[in-house]
Amino acid sequence: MFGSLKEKLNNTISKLSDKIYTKGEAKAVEEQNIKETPEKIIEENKTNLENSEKDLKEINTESFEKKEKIGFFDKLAVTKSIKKVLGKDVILTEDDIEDVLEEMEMELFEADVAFDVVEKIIESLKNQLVGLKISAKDDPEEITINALKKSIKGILSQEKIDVFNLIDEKKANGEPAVLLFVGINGTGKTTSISKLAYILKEKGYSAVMAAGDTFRAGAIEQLEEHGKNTGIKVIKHQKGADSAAVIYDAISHAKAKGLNVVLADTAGRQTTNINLMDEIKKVVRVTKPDLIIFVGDSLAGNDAISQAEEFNNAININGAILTKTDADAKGGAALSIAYSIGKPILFMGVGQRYSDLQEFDVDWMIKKLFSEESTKLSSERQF
Ligand SMILES: Nc1nc2c(ncn2[C@@H]2O[C@H](COP(=O)(O)OP(=O)(O)OP(=O)(O)O)[C@@H](O)[C@H]2O)c(=O)[nH]1
Ligand SMILES: [Mg+2]
Repeated sequence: MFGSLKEKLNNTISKLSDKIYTKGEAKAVEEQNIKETPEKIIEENKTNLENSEKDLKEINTESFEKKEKIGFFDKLAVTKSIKKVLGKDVILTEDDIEDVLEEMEMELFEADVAFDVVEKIIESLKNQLVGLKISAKDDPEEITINALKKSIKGILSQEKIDVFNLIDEKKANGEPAVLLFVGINGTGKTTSISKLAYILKEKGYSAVMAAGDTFRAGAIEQLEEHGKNTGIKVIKHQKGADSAAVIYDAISHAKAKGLNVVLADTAGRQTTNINLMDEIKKVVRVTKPDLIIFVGDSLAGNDAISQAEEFNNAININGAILTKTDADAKGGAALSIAYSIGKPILFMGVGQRYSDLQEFDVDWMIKKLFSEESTKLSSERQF
């Protein structure tokens, strides 16, 4: 997940740190680290020693000398490491880091990060680093990591929508929350609806799914299958029926039964298809959804962003779900989409199990981009 973006950010961090070390005439200093050996290891050593004593006795070694088993110094582990320390204070100028930032610009474009997002990250890095006084007690790597994290947090921090809060608020008014899912073909709308249905059920909410894709062959049956798997009722009409009417029926059903959420599926459509765009506009007019959620495929990179912009212009979306991030090595769309369209990411699809829908959180994303551990994703499939 996001491996290539992670690597490129790491490159920038080490190149910027190198610039600081070079300008600050860094020297290598040997550091001694004294660490107390944990009790558990001391216990293990004791047992090993005792066992080896027993072994020795068993082979009748007469001259075996019993010694103090664990001495004072065994409790301390001394390790040495080489650390770079600045020889003099550094104040970075724009010239000092210009070439690293230019390289970063190219690398981020390669990872499908949107143009305005790249520009914004560079501007933020310059604002933080140029003119900053860095002295011997500072850690250049820590300074650059923190600067980059701050730039990226700025990009990701769009106004948040808490979907579960919204559902609670509607519930308190005795109304179902209506969530409409839109996007181009095959991005993962139906799958994301089913994942959300599963998660809502786990959280104790009641939901109904509306088979609003009356266009594609097999779409109604696909949603019914998910309905069976998740135990959530599906409201459907015939193929070719009016999508707005199906979703309207599902809302009436939810109201009559006191259900908390209506999850409305719609057909995949290209924004150039005037008939289908008119259809979705009608769905919005008739059903008045509480949230219009654009579902984009993270593997589509910059295209996912332009699709989101086009849907936003046509029907004013509230937020986005980005799917298939488990298979996305680049990460550019995930980093860029919220900033580019000015709407938050609500969830991310992270695999092919019903539980593989991650509520989007800036800190979660920062951890994915900067933590050293590689993300272990399940390859298990439930659909
Ligand atoms: N690996 C992975 N696959 C996903 C994810 N979300 C969806 N998929 C897969 O993407 C494919 C398309 O998913 P659908 O939910 O049918 O997409 P759709 O947008 O409803 O498609 P249309 O109705 O044809 O427009 C399926 O094979 C899903 O299993 C995800 O988060 N990770
Ligand atoms: Mg579908």
